[in-house]
Amino acid sequence: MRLFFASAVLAMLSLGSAQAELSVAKAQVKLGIGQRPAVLHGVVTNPSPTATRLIAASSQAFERIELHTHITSRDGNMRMQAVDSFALPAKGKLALKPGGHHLMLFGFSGTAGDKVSLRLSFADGRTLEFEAPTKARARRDSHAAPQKRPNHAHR
Ligand SMILES: [Cu+2]
Repeated sequence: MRLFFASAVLAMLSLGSAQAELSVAKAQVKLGIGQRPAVLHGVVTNPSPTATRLIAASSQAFERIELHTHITSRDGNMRMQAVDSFALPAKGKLALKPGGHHLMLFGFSGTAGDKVSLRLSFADGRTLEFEAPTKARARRDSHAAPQKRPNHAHR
């Protein structure tokens, strides 16, 4: 009886941790033109009752990855700013999307069309590894403007 109880608890625990796993949907890397950085969009879901923060990202296919957000400056223009972390609410989502939070990926060493592996690190020690397709950038936007490093207000 005790054994049965223990294994039932174990089964519940393992079910709980499986449900608590972070996941990502619609992940896509849009490559920059020439030497310009790429951008990653997607939606990270946190099914657990504990909020956390995305604090870092890495990939073998890129030299470095920064966390960026868009802010509206006093002149009314939107510009990007590097930040230390993004909030990921309990039982919530973190949307990485045009005009909002995104990952900025520098120094691509692959080929457009490749799938790249990415690893996200969270403040509570959780990590999330996934693959995302890379796509050549099809349209101009703030990341692909012709001037040098426009709109980037790195600290
Ligand atoms: Cu950016």
